[in-house]
Amino acid sequence: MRKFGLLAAVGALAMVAGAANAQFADRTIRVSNGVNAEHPVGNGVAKMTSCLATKSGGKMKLQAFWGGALGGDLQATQALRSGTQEMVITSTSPLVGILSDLGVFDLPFLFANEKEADSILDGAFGKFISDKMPGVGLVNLSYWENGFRNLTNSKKPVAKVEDFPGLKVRVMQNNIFLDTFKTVGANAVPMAFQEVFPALETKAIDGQENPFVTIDTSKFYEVQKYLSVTRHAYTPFMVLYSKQLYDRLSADEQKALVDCSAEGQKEQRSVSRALSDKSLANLRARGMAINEISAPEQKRMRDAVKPVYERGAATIGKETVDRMQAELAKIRS
Ligand code: TK8
Repeated sequence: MRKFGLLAAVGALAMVAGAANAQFADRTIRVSNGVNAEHPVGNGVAKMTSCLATKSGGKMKLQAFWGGALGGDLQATQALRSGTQEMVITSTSPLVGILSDLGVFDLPFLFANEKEADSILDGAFGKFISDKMPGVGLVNLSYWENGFRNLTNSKKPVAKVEDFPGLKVRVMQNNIFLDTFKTVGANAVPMAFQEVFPALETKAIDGQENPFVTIDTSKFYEVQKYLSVTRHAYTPFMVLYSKQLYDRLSADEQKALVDCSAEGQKEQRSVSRALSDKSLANLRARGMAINEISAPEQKRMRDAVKPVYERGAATIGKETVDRMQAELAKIRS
């Protein structure tokens, strides 16, 4: 018993020494978000904030900016690359000009469900893409969820391919989304997220596409009548850190960021999935006319945009598209 007591004491001492020796400096980390704080990203950031506080003894603090206050996804990400800002939580789609491989996630109807998305993002393929980010001045701490995207507009329900022509639809600044919506005959307009609500309000555009949670938390129901459940693409969020600022952190600080962004990921994904149905119900209660797409019409839509894969492979990179297809085939077998 005395020997056990001694061992426990030595163990505890080592832990205190370890913690005491852990290298944490007082830091305020600015994190930019294009969505509002009510979005499930808000829950993820709150979880990451408390996790960092615990691990760093209160020294590492996250300071979150919402609604694109520090600039849209692309602008904020460029600030990371120039080392003038620490962190951003961004969709992958607006970043294809920085790393074209990211376009693979924009291929229409790529994932069948969230489970597939998680296996790909948290598996070898997700790492394959993350390992490319330092080459463009960024560190991907983890993948969070934006989600399955659906079309809204102010003119008419969209239930089949033939309903797209005549609709002026905002898409993210992304060649694959532009191609997808042009291929079904819509007039696709690339635009930063912060410009969408005013453009819908002034009817400069007829529609846009986003997950239920974003349509709800960004109050698009105030300026859109129709919601068509197209689930035409799944968008991941990346939790990015400036590489040059990351390289100046201690190993303990880097590890705390990676571990706490993983904690945040769990929280964010689970809140996102729990809120999705609630948001759909809320959008209905707010008076949106919601239509599902029948299975035969979904198939016709998927067939109509198949050529986007071939054209997309030219910009994304054939190796990356082939890897994705092989990984998907593996998890579906
Ligand atoms: C928010 C965007 C948004 C995205 C879009 O910054 O632009 O439509 O879905 O979530 O990343």
